[in-house]
Amino acid sequence: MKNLQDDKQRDLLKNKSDGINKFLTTNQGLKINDDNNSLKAGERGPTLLEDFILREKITHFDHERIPERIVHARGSGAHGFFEVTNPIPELTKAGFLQTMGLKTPVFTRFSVVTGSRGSTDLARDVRGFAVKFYTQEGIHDFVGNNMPVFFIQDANKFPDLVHAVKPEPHNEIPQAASAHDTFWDFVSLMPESMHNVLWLMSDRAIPRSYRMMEGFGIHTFRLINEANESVFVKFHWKPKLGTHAVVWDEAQKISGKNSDFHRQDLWDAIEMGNFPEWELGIQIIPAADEHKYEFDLLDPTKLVPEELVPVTIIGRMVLNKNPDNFFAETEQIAFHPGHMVPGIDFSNDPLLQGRLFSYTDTQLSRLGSPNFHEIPINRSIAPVHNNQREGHMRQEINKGRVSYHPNSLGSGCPFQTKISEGGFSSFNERIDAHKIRGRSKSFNDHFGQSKLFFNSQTPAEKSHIVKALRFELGKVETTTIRVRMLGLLSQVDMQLAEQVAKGLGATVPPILEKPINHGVSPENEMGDQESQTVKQLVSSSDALTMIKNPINSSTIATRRVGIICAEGVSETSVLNMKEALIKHDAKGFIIAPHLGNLQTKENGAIAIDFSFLTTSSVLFDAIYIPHTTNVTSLIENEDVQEFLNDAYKHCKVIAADGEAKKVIQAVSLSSKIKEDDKGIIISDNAASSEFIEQFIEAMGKHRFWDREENLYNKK
Ligand code: HDD
Repeated sequence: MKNLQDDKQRDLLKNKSDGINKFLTTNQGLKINDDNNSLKAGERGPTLLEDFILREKITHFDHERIPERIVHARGSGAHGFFEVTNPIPELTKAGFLQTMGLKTPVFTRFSVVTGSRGSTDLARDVRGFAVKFYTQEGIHDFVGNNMPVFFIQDANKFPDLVHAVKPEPHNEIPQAASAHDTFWDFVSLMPESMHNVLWLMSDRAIPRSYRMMEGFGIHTFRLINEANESVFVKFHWKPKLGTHAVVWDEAQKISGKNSDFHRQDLWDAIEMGNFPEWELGIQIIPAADEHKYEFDLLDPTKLVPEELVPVTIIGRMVLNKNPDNFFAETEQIAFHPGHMVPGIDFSNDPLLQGRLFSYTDTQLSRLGSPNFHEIPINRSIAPVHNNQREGHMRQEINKGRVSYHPNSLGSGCPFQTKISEGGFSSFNERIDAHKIRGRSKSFNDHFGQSKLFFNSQTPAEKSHIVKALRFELGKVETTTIRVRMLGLLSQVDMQLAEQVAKGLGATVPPILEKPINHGVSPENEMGDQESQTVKQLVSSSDALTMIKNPINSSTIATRRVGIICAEGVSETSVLNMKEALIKHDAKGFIIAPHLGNLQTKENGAIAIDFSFLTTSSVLFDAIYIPHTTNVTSLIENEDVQEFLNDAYKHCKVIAADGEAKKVIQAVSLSSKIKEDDKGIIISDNAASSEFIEQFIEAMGKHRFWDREENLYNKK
């Protein structure tokens, strides 16, 4: 049977302004006349093997999936640019960092580490922060995370770490979660992971948005200038919108209500023209200071406190274009810490050194060929000439008979490039050492910076860490693992350990005289690899908190306000609020018991964005209930009660004006509201400008943590 719809679409396409007639074809370019029916022996007969069109279509479909990434399988990305705001030619010869205002195209992919490709965005997890720079000198990749330290010191332990945190192998449970026995078994035996474990238990692991996360290169890298002088650097991405998180109960609910929450947030922000932006900063450590600190610069479980070495901003990154096709771009992009340009180099960090092998290797099974660099999203904009040839899916048609170096038949081409003309060379660091399978003593302090991180947190953040540990260890079934963890926590902070123990109904074991350190081979154990706590030069750092982080501002840009309405709502209230939000680059959404329109008090109509069925309190940053003549319908609505109770529990701003204040007074949370709670804003006058200003100012505080019980200081 002929499909009439197809005729219409074909005519439409023929008239498209781009003038291209997009006929449906096979992959060989054959125009297809019927895409709805397979070739059969008679109308009711069997399908014929001859149907090459059907077979081509099904065969392609059967092979549509590629293996997901071993880690960081779930992610979202976008195109943008990096612009130099503070050139640093005195530190590096890297071309893309030389000139004020120079823009380099980038593609950035954010990810969740543990879950599979289809898992939730809001898992408690480290987030990947990978940026591909398409520079004139070739591809440069920054492959970092949203936390400045890592769980392990040596790449050799990476497969163990990943096996431990991924779903358990016998039943593949749980998905995208560290709250299970194998993860805690492993980390409780690896004290070096303590620092990163605390970051993982903090709110950094449940960001409000990819756009509100810091990014860190973690390892110490080198910069090299024209004179071949080198400094050590740490890379930082600082988000313009500040760093913000959701609360754990909220994260779990978001996972059910919209598991694409972060993906959608990034996509929508870019579609709406609210381009996410980060500043790129570096901490510069002169070569002479390599051994100055109480920690080793090569140890990836340590950070350099910003109080010791401040961050110098050198550029900014703006993401301004969503991908055209998720698979072709976000899925097929291949990052590698070893994609480097002249002027930047590695340090001897043993984790980084191991990574340099892993990333190309993994692309061979994920993308299936050593030619993955020819996939459009991975292509260098700098010309590529070499003698590598052939292999699966080769795109380049190399001409001529010469594919070796040196040659005379090809006039010597392609030539090697002198260092002075942009040829890459490694920093000629002097190495004079014995071959050894072991670690430097300078890597042995596992608790000093764990304490620094914990001590730096605000009371609310400490309380969240206690709750997170109670949750995670509470899911651990093996009691000895819980107790072992309490022992490690007590070496960070006794009160922290005691509060966690209380939640678990356990007691903190006595501190071992010699802290356990299973991160070393048996011969070295308790020998010169012994774990020890070293006195820290800095005891607290605001840059390590989210709440007191100096980069935070009171902007409410891109925040979402749920406006709860019923028939008889005041149009003036709604419009005034929406207008004020737009002025601050935020957005209000009308939520009502049904979709369609609402009749307003003024006899107009307001279009509804969501019904209570299609959205949820956890998908908004703040709630506003505008004055309405029909307040009883809201008071009696259980969905409204759930909306408000959740918003209150998650410490969000809740506002109501005119008659709508009765809604807040009626719901169960009202008995909990303290008089001095500045996050509850009630006004008798509908939509006064003072009320709206107060609401926006309160939203700028993000959350009102005072509502929560402070678990840390509680006896
Ligand atoms: Fe890794 C992916 C970040 C240690 C092996 N890693 C991957 C991605 C990020 C990181 C952001 C996703 C990139 C993307 O979006 O495609 N990895 C890190 C950081 C580390 C780290 C910040 C420590 C500081 N990784 C690490 C080690 C190894 C790997 C020690 C192996 C020895 N990582 C991989 C991998 C992945 C990967 C298996 C999976 C997919 C891919 O590489 O392309 O090779």
